[in-house]
Amino acid sequence: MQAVIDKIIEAKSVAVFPHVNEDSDALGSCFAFAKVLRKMGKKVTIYVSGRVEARLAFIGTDYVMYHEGIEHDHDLCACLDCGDLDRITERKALFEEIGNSINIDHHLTNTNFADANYVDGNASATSEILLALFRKMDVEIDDDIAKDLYTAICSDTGCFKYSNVTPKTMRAAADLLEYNFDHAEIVRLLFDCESLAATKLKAEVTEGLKSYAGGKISLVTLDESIGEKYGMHKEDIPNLVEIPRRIEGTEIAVCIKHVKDGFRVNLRSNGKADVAKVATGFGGGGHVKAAGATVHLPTLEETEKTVINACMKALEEM
Ligand SMILES: [Mn+2]
Repeated sequence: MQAVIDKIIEAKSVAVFPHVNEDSDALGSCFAFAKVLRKMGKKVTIYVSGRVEARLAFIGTDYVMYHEGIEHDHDLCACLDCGDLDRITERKALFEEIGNSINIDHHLTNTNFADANYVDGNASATSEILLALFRKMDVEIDDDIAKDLYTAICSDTGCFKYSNVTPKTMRAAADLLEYNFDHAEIVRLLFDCESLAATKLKAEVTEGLKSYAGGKISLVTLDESIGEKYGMHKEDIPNLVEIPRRIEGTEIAVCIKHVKDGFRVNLRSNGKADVAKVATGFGGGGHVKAAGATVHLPTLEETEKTVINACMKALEEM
């Protein structure tokens, strides 16, 4: 941790990267981190690599859309919630240009790609690590920063439902609740609020739900172009792996989404199956119970078959 802190203290102007397809942990962590560093008198810019999901706008919109040849004076690049360098996509050019980096993350499969790395695979969220980091650095947290951290922890734990919740997670959450922010509203916006378009899209995807291995593997598939039918941006399509994950008897839930550069596969394990291993086999990564990869096979049928076979193997190894 100290190497990361040293780099933060030395830095004057910092570029902060969440992973591509930002989720609330990535985004909330970046905003909390940026606010703390600004309090320390540093210049900070958060760079995203594409359109951010509209429903996350409540976390903040104070970021810059990265493009090639962007002008900057950064002397440090901070990657948050990024398991590997692929997760920063085309921002890799800026990462290399700056040539001085830190990596703060909680993915077990993290490749320690930066000059200084602080990775804790036992942390429920990157923001849980940030809270520990801020305490070590003895920096003051305010209501707004606490709100960002709480949002991020809430999101990555499915509102404290997942097995990644530890006593440490609950203590972190309890400490954050000492601050003044509307935590019930955050939970509502994260989990209990969905556009009409998204609800109807989910109904259509649910219709196509399939079962394999006697119901132990449940799967949904979609093409991101389905968003057009419902007047939705493709980035606003919610993570649909929750649909198969809820089906009784499911050990592994799979969502395969046809995207521009291949098939985005999201995996969830309800039991002992290790989906991080499945994802790693396809060049992806993640956690034992939640992982993902982008598969580059010619058709959806082939991708489905290959992924299901890998999941079958994971079931056998349980
Ligand atoms: Mn995370």
